[in-house]
Amino acid sequence: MQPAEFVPLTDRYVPTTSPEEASAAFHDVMRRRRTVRMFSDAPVSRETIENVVRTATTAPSGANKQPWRFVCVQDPEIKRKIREAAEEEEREFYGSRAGQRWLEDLAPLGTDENKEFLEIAPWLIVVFKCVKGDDGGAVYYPAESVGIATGFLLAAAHHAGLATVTHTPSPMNFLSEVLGRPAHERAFVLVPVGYPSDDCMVPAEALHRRPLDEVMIIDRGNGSPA
Ligand code: IYR
Repeated sequence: MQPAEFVPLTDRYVPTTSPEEASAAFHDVMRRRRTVRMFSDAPVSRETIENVVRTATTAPSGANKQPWRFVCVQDPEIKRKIREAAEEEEREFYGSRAGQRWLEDLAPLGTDENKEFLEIAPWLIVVFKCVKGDDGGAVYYPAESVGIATGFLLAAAHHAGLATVTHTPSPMNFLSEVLGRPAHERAFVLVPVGYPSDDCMVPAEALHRRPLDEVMIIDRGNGSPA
């Protein structure tokens, strides 16, 4: 057993403004994040993508196993292969797999099986969830860990002025094949990253955010609702 060693908490982030101001300022950045499906092909530097992925890797994870891999794709030929395979799955999905209810729920978002953005966005970041360590060792809460890391990734891209879409063609096994990843890594989400196109449109439905009083409950500690 490796014993715990503790070090002082240094380099702690301390905002230059009050917590009220700092939290409001961060919200003002994040509230403008939109899922975008109309990308520009304008380039984004590798340095930017590295910083975005670095930020994702600051996420907490079960027993600090960091059960994630971020495969960053720029190559047009690989992007074309990913688009082709994704669209094949999506044709199945929209054609039959989804079912009437799911299609009704998706209708206001205006999505369909055409995934042109997979070739237009300058980068595709494919997030993989490791269900085992590279040495065959255990990982803990991989879905939660990778979900949090993906949230950090989206926030970091947005903070850099970039747009993203969390794309989950289902099933996503083809990504392991196209990208040559080992069996213990499972594709978790596919995130195109780039600038929105000049004529970018977003679905009005997605602007809706549930009001705070619907989603936030201040518990009174007496077992009765506020
Ligand atoms: N994977 C499909 C369908 C889809 C499903 C959900 I749930 C969405 O929020 C959006 C789309 C697609 O990407 O079109």
